Amino acid sequence: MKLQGTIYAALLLALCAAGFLPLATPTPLPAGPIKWVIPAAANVPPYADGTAVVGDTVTYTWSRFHGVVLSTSPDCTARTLFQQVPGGADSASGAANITFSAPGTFYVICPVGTHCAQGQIQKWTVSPAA
Ligand SMILES: [Cu+2]
Repeated sequence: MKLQGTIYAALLLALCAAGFLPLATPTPLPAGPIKWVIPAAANVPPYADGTAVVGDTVTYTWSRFHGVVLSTSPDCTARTLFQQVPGGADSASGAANITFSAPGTFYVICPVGTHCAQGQIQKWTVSPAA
């Protein structure tokens, strides 16, 4: 039994080393646009934290009244910290591209009403470009 466990562990390590299984599992940028909704109202899970590299672009699209702003704070009410995003103005439908221009921790927030407080917020950890 112990030998079997050792063999499995060695096999797992070999697969990781070969690149078949990542040792750490960074969240890849989504292949397509991120559907921008109030998760609870849309019956979808809360937004998972994302990781990106400086220069990466993520796209948010929406078909109800929402908007997109980029903040350095998760505080839904500290609107003064928000940075406007081109295309992110509040509208009945829209799409906004966010290109991360600096490393750090950022929050994509919907500034409409209490949407952010209801979970329409996504955290991004941005690393320097390699
Ligand atoms: Cu919203």
